[in-house]
Amino acid sequence: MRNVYFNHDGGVDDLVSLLLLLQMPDVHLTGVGVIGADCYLEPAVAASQKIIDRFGHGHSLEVAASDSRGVHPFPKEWRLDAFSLDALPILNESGTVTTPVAAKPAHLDLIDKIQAEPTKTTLIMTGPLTDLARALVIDPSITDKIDRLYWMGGTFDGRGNVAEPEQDGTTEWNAFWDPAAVKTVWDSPIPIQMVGLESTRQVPLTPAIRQHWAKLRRHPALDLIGQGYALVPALQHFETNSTYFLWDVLTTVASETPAIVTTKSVLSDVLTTGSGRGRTFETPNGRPITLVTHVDHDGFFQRIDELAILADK
Ligand code: AGV
Ligand code: CA
Repeated sequence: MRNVYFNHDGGVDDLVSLLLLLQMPDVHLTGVGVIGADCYLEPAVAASQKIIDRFGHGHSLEVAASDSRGVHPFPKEWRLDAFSLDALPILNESGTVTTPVAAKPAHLDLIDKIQAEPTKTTLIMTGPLTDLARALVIDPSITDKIDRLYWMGGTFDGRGNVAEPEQDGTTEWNAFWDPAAVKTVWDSPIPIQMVGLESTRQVPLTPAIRQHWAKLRRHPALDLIGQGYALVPALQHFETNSTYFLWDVLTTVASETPAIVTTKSVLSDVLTTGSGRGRTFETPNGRPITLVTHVDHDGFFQRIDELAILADK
């Protein structure tokens, strides 16, 4: 069993990632942190608790709420999805919430949960890196106990997804929310596997995938996945700023099933100032990371089905 700590920011694909992590046979999930970046914190914490209650196979886990703040807030329309997800009937059938909220904020919970394990922990982060950056400042020794960080964020191809004033369009949102946090993590010795926009662009949400999930809705986890992805826009006719991709789910599933992705080693750094702040870029003087470059599209969606069906029992 691998220890995994999951820090996410409450989007539809963040919460689906949590659902799938809870089904992975080799994963011992030690903690969950939620940061109010691409979500509102309260419903994202509540939805996390309810997903653990309903799909966590009785494992006892806590959900830690982050008190971190970013420098560039996410669009409100996107952040509101957490309220809808938290209100889905499939997560509210029991009418009670059992999984507790951790006593400490997420960055301190991260330190506690890592240090409490005798062996190393794998980190999966599908939002900004702020909680990890703060944890590294408080207790740099956690790097000895972190096996690897899988992060959804950044891009190297110059095509960002932030459509906001006063930036140059090269940045990915999780990096843009807190560029300095990315720099702090890049300057640490933690091995990083980065899933950026060059690979997530290969796995858009499409009407065909929605239809596939609809046919399988007799499986409760696939029902929740279908209901969740009904809240966000699919790739239909042409790509817009709000088109949804399976960003975080790719990051999470690739950590468990590496065969679905191709990777390469890249020497890289991150800009923290100027109109490209938050941009990850290649440079000979940079630190090595493992970058996901290509996705086995069908293999990826098949693994989602397999994991979700494991929730039936
Ligand atoms: O940049 C991708 C990250 C992922 O962690 N998030 C969404 C995923 O959870 C921000 C984001 C970019 N475009 C978006 C986003 C969109 N169209 N809707 C919602 N969130
Ligand atoms: Ca996210």
